[in-house]
Amino acid sequence: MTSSYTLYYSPGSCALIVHVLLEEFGVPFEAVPVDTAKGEHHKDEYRRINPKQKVPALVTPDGVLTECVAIVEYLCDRHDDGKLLGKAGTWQRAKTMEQIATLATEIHPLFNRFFHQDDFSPDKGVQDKVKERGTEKLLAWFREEDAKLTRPYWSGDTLTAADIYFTVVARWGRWLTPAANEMKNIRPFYERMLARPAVARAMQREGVKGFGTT
Ligand SMILES: N[C@@H](CCC(=O)N[C@@H](CS)C(=O)NCC(=O)O)C(=O)O
Repeated sequence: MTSSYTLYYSPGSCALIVHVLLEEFGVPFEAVPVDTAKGEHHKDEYRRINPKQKVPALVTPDGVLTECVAIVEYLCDRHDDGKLLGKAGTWQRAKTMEQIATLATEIHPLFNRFFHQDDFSPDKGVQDKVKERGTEKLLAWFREEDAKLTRPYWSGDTLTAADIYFTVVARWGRWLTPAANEMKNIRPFYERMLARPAVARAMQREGVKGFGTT
């Protein structure tokens, strides 16, 4: 089968969102690992694909697309007929994008404070504070979402692309104390997501698990 897409990913990163979507849509694609821990994203070979030196990058029939939010919208518009994102111009699209925007612009940056506090200051004391405050804010947000998550999906009664994004972010939250993916209402949602064949296939290909430290 000819691949329509090539996804550049590092295991368990935000690229997993795109990886799951490609699996959900059942479109042919090639998945190419980029070992960010070894700095492969800074090498010329990858910089030629994504000069921003981040994953994901998706090579599409139209060119290279980066940024999870843009990729999610592009793939959903091409392959999904409005199911996971809502059709353009509808309230469902607006509300799903609202959730995705929260994850991309509020929560992902908070995780940067948690995982990469050295990006914020060379000063160890400042780094500790950055992480501490980031952790507090993440926990407060996950606790609030946990209290609200009383329907089958984070989005409501049916799966949307925002649920896939939330699953990846909740997985990062396994490093928090308490673990976000083990919170009372998030956990059953998260397990429902892990049980989806598309999610399981993408995670297996990336070699990552839903719980624990892998
Ligand atoms: N705004 C970008 C963020 C991409 C991003 O931060 N990717 C991370 C993995 S989740 C990455 O490539 N990190 C490697 C680095 O920054 O050195 C998006 O949403 O796609």
